[in-house]
Amino acid sequence: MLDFMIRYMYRKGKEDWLGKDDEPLTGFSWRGGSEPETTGIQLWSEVFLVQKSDGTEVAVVLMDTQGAFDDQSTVRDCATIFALSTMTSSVQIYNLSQNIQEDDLQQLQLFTEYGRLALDEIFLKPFQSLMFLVRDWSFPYEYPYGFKGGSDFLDKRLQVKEAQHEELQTVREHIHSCFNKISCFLLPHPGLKVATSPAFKGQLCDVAAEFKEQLQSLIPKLLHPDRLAEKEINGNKVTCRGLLEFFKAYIKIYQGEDLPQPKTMLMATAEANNLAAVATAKDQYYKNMEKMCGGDLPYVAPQSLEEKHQFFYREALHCFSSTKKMGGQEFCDRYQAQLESELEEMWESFTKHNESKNLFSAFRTPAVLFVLVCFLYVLSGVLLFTGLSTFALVCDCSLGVVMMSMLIWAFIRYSGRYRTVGGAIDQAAGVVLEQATVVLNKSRGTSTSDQKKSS
Ligand SMILES: Nc1nc2c(ncn2[C@@H]2O[C@H](COP(=O)(O)OP(=O)(O)OP(=O)(O)O)[C@@H](O)[C@H]2O)c(=O)[nH]1
Ligand SMILES: [Mg+2]
Repeated sequence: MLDFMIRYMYRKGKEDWLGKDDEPLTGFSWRGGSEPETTGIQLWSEVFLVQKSDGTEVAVVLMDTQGAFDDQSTVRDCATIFALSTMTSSVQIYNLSQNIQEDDLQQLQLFTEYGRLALDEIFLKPFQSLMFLVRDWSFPYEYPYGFKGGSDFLDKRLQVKEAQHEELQTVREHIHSCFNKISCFLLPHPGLKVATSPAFKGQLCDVAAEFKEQLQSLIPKLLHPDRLAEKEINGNKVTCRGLLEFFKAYIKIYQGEDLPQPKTMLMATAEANNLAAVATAKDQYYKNMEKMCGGDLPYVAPQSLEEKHQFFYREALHCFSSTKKMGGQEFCDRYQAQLESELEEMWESFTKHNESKNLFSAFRTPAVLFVLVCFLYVLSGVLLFTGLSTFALVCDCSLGVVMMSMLIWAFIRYSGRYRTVGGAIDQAAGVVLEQATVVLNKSRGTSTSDQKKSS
C-alpha cells in the first residue's frame, strides 16, 4: 500500500501513475510469508514537497510501522510504536484484515490511551485522523467497497447504543474522543497470486482488477495536494523541523520510567485479581487484630498477642490462597510474598501500639530518672560526709541535670512538642536501665557463685 503511495508521489499528475503491468513494486521493503518484515518505525527517505492549488507548499512524509503483536515485541513495544506514529502523523491508517472486530477496537483503545498519557496539556482531541483500512473485504453486497461503504459500516460498528454494555460503550466513546476524524475504506481482496504466490513481486498483471480500481480511488483521495491533511499538534501546524523535535521529545517520554507499563489483558487482570486478594486478606488480619488489641483496648500480654497473631496470620494466608486468582502459581507466589511482608509490618505496628499501653513502659523514663535522682542524692550525702566535697559537687550537678531532664520530659509529654529531645531522654533512660540491669545481674551472678563456693 505504502509503495503505491510512493509511486503516486513520484508520478503524480500522470494518468498511469499506478505503473506498468510487469513492473515490480519497490519502496519500503516487503515480502510474502508468515514472518514479519517491517520492524519499528521507518520513514521514507525523501520528503515530498507538494504545492496546493492556493499556492501554499506542504511536505509529505510517509511512515511505515511494524504490525501490532509479532513474536518479538511486548505490548509495551507495540503500544509505543502505535502511540509514536499516531502522535506524529496527520493520518494514521489502521490496517485490518477482513473486518473490524471488538478486539481491534480494544487494542486501539489501549494504544491511544498510552499515546494520550505522554501528552500533558491537551486542549483539543489529541490525534488527527484515523482511517480503518479493511483489507480483503468480502461483503460488498452489504457495504460496497470504498469510503462510502466503509463509512456506513464504521458508523454501525462505532455506534453507541443505550442497550449496549458499558464496556462496549466506553471503547467507542474513547475512540471518538481521541481522533478529530475517523473514516473507513473497504478494500477488496487483491487476488490469490498476491496473497499466496512466492513469485509475486508486485506486478500489476497479477493483481485483481477490482483491487486496482479501488487503489486508484483511495490513494489520490489521501494524497491529492488539495486533500492533504496538515499535521497539527494542539491546534498548531507543525513543520518538518518541528516534527523532528516532537519525535525526540516523545521518544524521551517513552524511554523514561514515568509512564505505566501497558500489559496484556491477562497480565492486567491477573494483577488486579491478586492485588484484590492481598487487600482482602490484609483487611481480614487487620480487623481480627484490631478486635484483640486495637484502639483503646487494654494492654495484652505479649505472648498471648503473639499467639493470636500467628493464628490470624495463618488465617489471612489461607484466605489469600483460597481466593480464585489468575496468572498461575508462580505469579501468585509473588503476591503471597508481598502479603507476608505487609502482614509482618502490620504485626510490628500492632506490637508497638500494644507496648505503648503498658503502664510501666509509659512511666519507664520518669521512674528511671527518679531512682537516679534518689541515688545521686544519697551518694552526694555520703561523699560529703566522707569529706569528698568535690565529688559531692559533681554529684549535685548531675542531680540538677537529671531533675531538669525530668521536668523537660514531663513538659514534652504534656505539650507534644520537641519530640526529638523527648526521644533522646527516653533513649538515655533506656541505656541507664539497661546498664543497671546488667550490673545487677552480674552482681547477683557473683553473689550466687560465692554462695555456691562457700557451701
Ligand atoms: N490477502 C491480502 N494479501 C495482501 C494484501 N496486500 C498485500 N498482501 C500480501 O501480503 C504479504 C505481506 O504484505 P506487506 O505489505 O509486507 O504486509 P505488512 O503488513 O507490511 O507486513 P510486515 O511488514 O511483515 O508486518 C505480501 O505477500 C503481499 O503480497 C491484501 O490486501 N490482501
Ligand atoms: Mg511491512
